[in-house]
Amino acid sequence: MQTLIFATNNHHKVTEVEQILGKRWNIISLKEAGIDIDIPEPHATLEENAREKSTTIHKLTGQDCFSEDTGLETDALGGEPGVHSARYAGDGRSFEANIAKLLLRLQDEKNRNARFRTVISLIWEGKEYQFDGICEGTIIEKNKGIDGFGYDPVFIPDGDTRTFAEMTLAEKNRYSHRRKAMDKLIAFLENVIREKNQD
Ligand code: ITT
Repeated sequence: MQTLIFATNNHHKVTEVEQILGKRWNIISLKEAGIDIDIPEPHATLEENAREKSTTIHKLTGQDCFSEDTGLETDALGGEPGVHSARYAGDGRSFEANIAKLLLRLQDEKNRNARFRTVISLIWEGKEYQFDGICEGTIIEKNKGIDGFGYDPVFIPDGDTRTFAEMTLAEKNRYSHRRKAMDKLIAFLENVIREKNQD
């Protein structure tokens, strides 16, 4: 089985990605790799922040790795919280406080359209590749459900009537931004490995 470092400190992301990959790849989280750093995310785009995370860990380990940056973008707020999703309500990074701020800003707002967007940055044999995934949906007015993480309790993906927090992991992954980006990453990796084996 191939091994790849997933450069994240978010254990929810690791669980979701492991479910998507099944037994195809062995994912090593930063915690499992013994790396304890808070990777900076100083940039204005998901693409740049994802690259910052993967290159930081690649420099540290010299190994193939990937990271991802995800944002929730609402139409009514001009794309907010977007790249600021993790710290929307401050450096405490509290999911509850972030949701409360979002719902307050969207109070009385008719346009509840939103999307999750994930950008994966892969460092493979020293080169960087990016893959994205989008999940369109709507923001409801009150939390529903207890599963998942982040903004899951207020986000209903198009095509369903339940929030992500009311779904099992497998159900969320049927719709999710992260799964769509992971599908592209997996297709890329399977292709390069197939080509390598043919040499
Ligand atoms: P790493 O940088 O260590 O990967 P992080 O939690 O800081 O972890 P992001 O910078 O990508 O990750 O933060 C995006 C925030 O958006 C995250 O903290 C959640 O609040 C939210 N988020 C990301 N993916 C989500 C999902 O699938 N469902 C709900 N909320 C999500």
